[in-house]
This record gives sequence, structure tokens and C-alpha cells, in this order.
Amino acid sequence: MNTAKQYRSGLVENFDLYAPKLVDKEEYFAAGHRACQGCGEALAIRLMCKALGKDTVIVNATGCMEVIATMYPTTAWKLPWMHVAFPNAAAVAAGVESGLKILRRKGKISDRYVKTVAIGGDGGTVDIGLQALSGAMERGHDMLFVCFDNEAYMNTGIQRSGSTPFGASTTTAPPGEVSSGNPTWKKNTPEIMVAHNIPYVATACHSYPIDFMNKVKKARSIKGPSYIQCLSVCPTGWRCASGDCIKMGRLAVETGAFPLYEVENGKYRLSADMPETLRPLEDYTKLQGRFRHLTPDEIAYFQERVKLEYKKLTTKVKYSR
Ligand SMILES: Cc1ncc(C[n+]2csc(CCOP(=O)(O)OP(=O)(O)O)c2C)c(N)n1
Repeated sequence: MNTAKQYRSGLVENFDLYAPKLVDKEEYFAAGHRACQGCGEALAIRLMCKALGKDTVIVNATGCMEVIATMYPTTAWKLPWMHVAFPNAAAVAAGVESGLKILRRKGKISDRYVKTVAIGGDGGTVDIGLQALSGAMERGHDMLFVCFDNEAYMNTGIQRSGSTPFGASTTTAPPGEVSSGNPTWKKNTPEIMVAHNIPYVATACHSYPIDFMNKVKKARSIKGPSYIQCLSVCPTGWRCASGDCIKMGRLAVETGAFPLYEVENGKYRLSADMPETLRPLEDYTKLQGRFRHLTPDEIAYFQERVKLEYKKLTTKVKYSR
């Protein structure tokens, strides 16, 4: 386990820069919204908003977070917020950012730096919104895109997405006599973003709030495109206990199913919360109904793939120093 000692020794950079400024008492995502009990995504949004602060415009693709937070005539958002269609959050955010740039150039907001942040679920990011996201990143817009990855299209009834892990049961990939659930491997979207040569890419999880807020703050400070993929536990879709939301996020990280890392200007770094050795994957899968049908052989295959992907990641960490 990495410790505060490693932060102080400089092994984990920028800690002093960001951590002391973390706790913003202001809430920009109000309580009383209609998220399911134990929703990790709602918690993650609240943490993200605290780290972003008030000079922020949010552009929200259709998905759970729009549905639960903006039931007419109410809203949980205390930041300027725009709901856009499923595929084009990044394209709209690029337009917002360009507009803000013009206002700044004309001296109308010269005293303020307003950050544009686009958000979407994994369906709205890794599948349907991918071309808009790719274009915005490649053109170099000064914006942050945060994907709240609950590993399926949850709002519309738990359909699989490109981000659904191997073996998971979804309504469009149900296990049965001829199927063992989702047959494909989780798409490596952070790596696709790294291939755009943008200044900052990170993975995060609400179960590590300090790490997540540090990453959001860092991305906010970058004058250019950045991308964060935040694993967001969905007790409804994962069929786990709502009280286990935080535990489940921690197990995803500790087993290597969802490792935490950053890529800053091409340099990979494991996040401080990554353990020295990974826990067995079964510690994570056995607590979730979506994996309950998997046979020991299928679990073993899943475990081997997780190990292989983690090895590839740690190799990049080693050689990009
Ligand atoms: C072009 C288009 N296709 C489909 C839909 C229906 N739809 C709305 S939200 C949603 C699922 C969103 O899934 P995801 O982006 O993963 O976010 P989550 O709901 O899981 O937070 C779908 C399929 C839509 N609104 N527009």
C-alpha cells in the first residue's frame, strides 16, 4: 500500500499542490435527487463538483445523472448546467469552451477562468459519444471530460456497453444455456484517450475520494483537453448490496479489475492507493449478482486477463518514467 510517506518523499507528485485545498464546504450538487440507494455515480458527481468549484460549466449527456437530478421543475445542480443529447456532450462542450474563449478575448470575463466540463455515462462516452469525444480531444479544446463508468447503460435498463466487463450479466447479454453473460473484454477507453496525446488522462473511483478530487483539480488546472474515467458502482445494475457501494469500488481497485493511474504528458504513474499486490478477483466478483453464474474456469480466465492487463499497465509505468 502506498502511504503518505510516499507522497511526501515525492514519489507521488503534486500532493502538496492540491491536497490542502481539497475540502470545499460548498455543495454544488444538492441532496434530495432521485438516485437509487447506494448510487456511486451520484456520490462521484458531488465530489467532482466540490473539486471543480463554482467557475464551471457542466455539459451533461443523457443518462442516469440527468434523469435523477433534473426532474422538472427541480434541479440538484448548483452550477451552470446543460443537458444535451446522448452522442454529443463533447461537441457541445467544445462549443461552450470556444464561446468562453471569445468572451475572454473581448474582455467580458477577463477576471475569471471558467472551466468547461462534459460528463457522460459509459454508454454516452465509450460507445455513442466516442466520435464527438475523439474530435474534441484531438482539436485540443480546453475542457475536461469525465466518464462516469457504471459499466452498462443503466438508465434504460442495464444493457451492455463497450465498458461492460467480461462475463457480466446484462439484459442484452444474459447468461443461459448458450451464453455466459457479456462475451467481450472491457474497452480500454483511457488508453484510447492517451493515443490522442492529450496532456492528462486518469482513472478514478468515488471510493477513493481524495484521489478522485486531486485528479479533478489537476485536470481543471490544465489549459487543454483532459479525460478522467471514474468507476461508479451501480448496486442496481451490479446486483450488489447498496450498503456495499464504497467497498465494491475498493475491491475493483484492489483486485486490479479497475486499476487507478494517471498519464501526464505521456508519463504513466500508478496512483498511491494501488496495493503492492493484487487481491484475488473472486473477492470482487462473488459479491455481485451480475457475476454469480460464472464457472470456476470462467473466473480463472477473467483473473488471467486482469493480471495480463495489469502487467501491461505496470510495464508502461516502468518504461515511461
Ligand atoms: C441517440 C440515443 N440513443 C438512445 C437513447 C436512449 N438512452 C437514454 S439514456 C441511455 C443509457 C445511458 O447509459 P450510460 O451512458 O451508460 O449512462 P447511465 O445511464 O448508465 O448513467 C439510453 C440508451 C437516447 N436518448 N439517444
